[in-house]
Amino acid sequence: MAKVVFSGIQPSGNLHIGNYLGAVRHWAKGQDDGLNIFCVVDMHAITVEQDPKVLRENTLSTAAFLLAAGIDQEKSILFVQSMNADHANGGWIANCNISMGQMSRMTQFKDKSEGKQFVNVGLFDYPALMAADIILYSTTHVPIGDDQKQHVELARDVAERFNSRYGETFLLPEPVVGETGARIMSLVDPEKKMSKSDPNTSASVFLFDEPDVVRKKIMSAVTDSGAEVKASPEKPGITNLLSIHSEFAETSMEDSERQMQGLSYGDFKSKVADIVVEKLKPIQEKYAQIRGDDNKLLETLRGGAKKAQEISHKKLTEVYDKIGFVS
Ligand code: ATP
Ligand code: LTN
Repeated sequence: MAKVVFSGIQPSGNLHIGNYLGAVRHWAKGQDDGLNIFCVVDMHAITVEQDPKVLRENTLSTAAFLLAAGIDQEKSILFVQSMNADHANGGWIANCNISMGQMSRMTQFKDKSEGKQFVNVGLFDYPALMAADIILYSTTHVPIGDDQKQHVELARDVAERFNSRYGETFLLPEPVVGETGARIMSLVDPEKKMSKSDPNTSASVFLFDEPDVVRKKIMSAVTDSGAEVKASPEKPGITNLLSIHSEFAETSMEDSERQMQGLSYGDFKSKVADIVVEKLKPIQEKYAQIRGDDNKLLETLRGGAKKAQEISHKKLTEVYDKIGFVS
């Protein structure tokens, strides 16, 4: 069975080093193995309120960062979800193969809807669209964060239910959770993960942060008592900075620890800042180059959508036929 990798990323515009080290960098590295498809999921983004101008900008900036971080259009398919209507159509088919009970058990909806005045049906139904994203491409592997595992399991259930009603049609995708890449924690509270939705911007190093901003954030990162630069459960702040260093330097934690032995916390942080600045530089330069010509970027994304649709449309046509839709 051919390996097909599919992953989606929301166009939030605030990509941080956690997204890069934990996800995007590994997507880029895996591109020589099987077919790799990456999607900027703008239709998922509108399940919460979006300003149209901001959504447009964030979609372009997310796509440009993926390209700048090494997603290669020659090897992989990169596109924007709303550019391929098969996702919406497939989402409806998924809807009709999920029970209310099962959808009601999705925990992300509970978290995301809590305390909101207006909760739209799309937020509840989010996992149906995500199931379509995945199964329309005969995806075998879905790299995701832990919080999305339940959604991939739902996608498997949709595929299984459809197959048992209409005959073998969809492959069952496997979630691939955190096999590679450390979980990068907040610089302000190292017990919490670095997250786009954290209102405190000092908690994250964003991919577009200028060198002096990166330095300032890392130098003021919360550290622990004691003076030894050593990874341990009692030292979550130091451990997090060591893991940022080792991930960027592509060494083991032990190697990073050895390199930092004997340094004061201040000197250690300065070394961490150096490597983050150095590794972000080429990404930021490439990003600026890509954003210098948004028409070309859009052209690239349209090309990706066309390739994606060639695959998804075949599957959707088969699905329509099996369901009994006339054409
Ligand atoms: P949110 O704040 O909305 O939860 P997020 O920052 O967690 O957003 P997502 O869009 O949910 O980001 O995730 C995109 C990818 O980045 C996922 O594969 C996820 O596992 C990865 N990722 C997100 N945060 C981190 C982190 N702190 N460390 C490592 N990987 C992360
Ligand atoms: N829900 C995911 C984004 C996402 C996705 C997908 C991930 C949408 N469709 C398909 C993997 C496969 C998130 O919020 N990170």
